[in-house]
Amino acid sequence: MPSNGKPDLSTMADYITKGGVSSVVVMVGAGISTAAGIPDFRSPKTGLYHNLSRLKLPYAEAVFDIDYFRKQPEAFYTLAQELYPGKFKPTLFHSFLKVLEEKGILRRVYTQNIDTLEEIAGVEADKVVYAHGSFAENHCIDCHAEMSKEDLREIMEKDDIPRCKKCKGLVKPDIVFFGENLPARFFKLLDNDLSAADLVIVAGTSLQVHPFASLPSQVSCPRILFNLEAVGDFGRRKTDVIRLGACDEGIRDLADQCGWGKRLTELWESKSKKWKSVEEEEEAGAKTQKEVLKAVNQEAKEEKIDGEDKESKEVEKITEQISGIEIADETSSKETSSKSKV
Ligand code: CNA
Repeated sequence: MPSNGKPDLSTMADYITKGGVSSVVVMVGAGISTAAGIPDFRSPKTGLYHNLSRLKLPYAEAVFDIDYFRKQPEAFYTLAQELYPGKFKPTLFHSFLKVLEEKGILRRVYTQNIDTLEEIAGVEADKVVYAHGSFAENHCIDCHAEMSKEDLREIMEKDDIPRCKKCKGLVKPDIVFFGENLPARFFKLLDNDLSAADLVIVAGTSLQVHPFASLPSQVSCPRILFNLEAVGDFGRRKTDVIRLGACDEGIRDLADQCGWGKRLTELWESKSKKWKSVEEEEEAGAKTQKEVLKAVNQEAKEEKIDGEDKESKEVEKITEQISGIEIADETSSKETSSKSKV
């Protein structure tokens, strides 16, 4: 990479287009999908954790806690309805991934997202690693029997909670909950991908969930961050480029500077036309979610028969459980294979 002065997006565009780059690894999170209408977790006011506060979760990440799921599966299924693939169209950032693939330089996309918008944007399945699992398969959490996507979807559409046909246990999509291992494919590909990378692009993630959060610090090549805020150890290296702001704007800028702006627009428009407007989808989704929330709130009220005392004991119990969850720091995270929060 040219090293005169502090690198910026135009330096990176030169590095990419003048033959310096053949193996781009992209690491993304919920922020690349917010423009599609899918809320992220942590953005104040609009994030899912904020919205789920109506469910009176004992702590925000309880929605992805297996013990909490056993007691209150409605919280997870409220979220699942919101994120279920097929409702949303890809963003410009997703289409940029396809541009990289077309240029023959996309090594891999590591995504924490479960919305599958990377593949909906046309990126080949073998280029995508769903680090936190996906809705592709569903299993009973007790006897592990599989439930088809179609069956699960039908049950969810009726606002019911999917239960195993064999043992009546709760069924959950293979999304990685806190304390659960990441998919084997993540570990199979990671080391080789990171060593091969000559450019890493990180976007739309708060880098709060390990082991994913430590990935950007494990590479030695130049890195670009597209995010609303600075995250992780970005900025500590002279070769880092940080583009704060909406990632669609940042990626448009990079694409234009690479001379790929027209192709990006073409790809994005070709995918967007197949989808209903996000507003239409949101309207439909909001109705369903409202009904679920109503039912959950009703149950919560009924459960309050023992008053505040019972509730605070429950919170205490869950707090004890959280302290059992591994809290990873930068050093230990490299060895951990299960999902945990910073
Ligand atoms: P997060 O913790 O909510 O962080 C999102 C980050 O993106 C924050 O730093 C925001 O500032 C930033 N951001 C939000 N909007 C934009 C934007 N338009 N442009 C640039 N930056 C933006 O989400 P993470 O992905 O870091 O957390 C990991 C969790 C989130 C994973 O386990 C996911 O499963 C989970 N999640 C996924 C989805 C999805 O599939 N779309 C949605 C919500 C949560």
